[in-house]
Amino acid sequence: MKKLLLTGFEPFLSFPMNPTMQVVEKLDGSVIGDYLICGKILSVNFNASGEELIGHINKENPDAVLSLGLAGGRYKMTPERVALNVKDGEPDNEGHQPIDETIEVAGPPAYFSTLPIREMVNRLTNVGLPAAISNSAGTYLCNNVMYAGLHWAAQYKPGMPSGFLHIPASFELAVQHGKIPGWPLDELLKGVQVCIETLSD
Ligand code: PCA
Repeated sequence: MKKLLLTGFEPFLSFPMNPTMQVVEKLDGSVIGDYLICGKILSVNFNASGEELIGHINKENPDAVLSLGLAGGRYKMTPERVALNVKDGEPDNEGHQPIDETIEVAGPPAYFSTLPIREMVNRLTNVGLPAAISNSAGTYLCNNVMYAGLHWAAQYKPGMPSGFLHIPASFELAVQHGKIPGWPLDELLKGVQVCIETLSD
């Protein structure tokens, strides 16, 4: 059986919880399509999250990598098309705030996702879950981790599908936060499962 490394993030900024943690914890150890799911939580830390991801890849030797992040305020599931070689944005959980920095000094300006993002969006939409390709993962931690995974794969395992899916807030988080839309957790879980099934088929 193949193995998929599924990552989520800890809470950050104005979000007291991160539904990606719940999704990853629920799916860890399960089998979806041809994949055994290996779930890991990454820190919201510019100086650590990329290395954490690479550490998990080296230890688990997955056949594919799907990283999840919360996009608080988005209404849809959004597979990301591109990761930029840029670190810039709000402070991370350690208070570190890079401005206009590169992630990899010798790396290319950007990488495209190697996940079947169009097919993922089509399948999500077909099962009634709102979805769209996103053309920007931002320049915060999610972009940072997506870039790190694709940069590693480009060097060491070019055939390995790798990429990022931003998910909306859970209903529970939306209620706590008060200013963002939210989905029931079960629908978030279903959306992630559909994306992994798409990759498996
Ligand atoms: N979302 C943030 C970082 C952690 C997360 O879940 C982002 O979109 O960059």
